[in-house]
Amino acid sequence: MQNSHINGLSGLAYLPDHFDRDAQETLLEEIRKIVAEAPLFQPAMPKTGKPFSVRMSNCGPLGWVADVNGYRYQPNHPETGKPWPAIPARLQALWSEIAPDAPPPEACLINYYSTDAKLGLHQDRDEDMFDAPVVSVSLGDTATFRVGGLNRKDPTKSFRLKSGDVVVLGGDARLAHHGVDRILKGTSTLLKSGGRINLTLRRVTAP
Ligand code: MD6
Ligand code: FE
Repeated sequence: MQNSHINGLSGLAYLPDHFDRDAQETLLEEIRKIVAEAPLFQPAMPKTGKPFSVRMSNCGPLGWVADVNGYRYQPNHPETGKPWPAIPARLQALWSEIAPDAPPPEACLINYYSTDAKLGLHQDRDEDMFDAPVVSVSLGDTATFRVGGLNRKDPTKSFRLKSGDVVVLGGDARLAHHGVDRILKGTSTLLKSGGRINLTLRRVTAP
């Protein structure tokens, strides 16, 4: 499945095995360096303050954060106050390949899932414009990923995202609901201690 329709929406693309093992290892090394400089933090739900089970960091001029004050993009790490590290060239190249007409990505959210973490059904809609897609890369253990429609209650379909897979939410599917139900423990040897990393590249501001 390359381009797929979900609830009549076009613009969902699934690119299995987009990165081979060598490329995954190189990418992981780059992410490790980023996380050494911009440590994973634990986001919280704005109203309730309930912590996410996923830990996060970012690279790029802007980073997505979540705390009691809301969801937003900001140029600095919430704990260190430092600017986010740059987006690695191979991720910029992925973006250009998938969205050649879009302005460059400004944020790359790094999600780390331990084997018991999950991410509820959500839309990516904190950006100022939705013309550009959101491009995601999975590394490590396989996840069960669910995609629905523009309404939260629309039917959903599930598929498995394994290490090296790329998913694109663009076009009419840019605002489709989606989430991660679970991580399948022991399905990859990429991360020494298991778990999963997901990278999502976004354009945040209108150029
Ligand atoms: C994840 N992904 O795979 C979470 N968002 O861990 C996302 O939330 C996501 O995969 C927008 C576009 C593609 C995605
Ligand atoms: Fe998302």
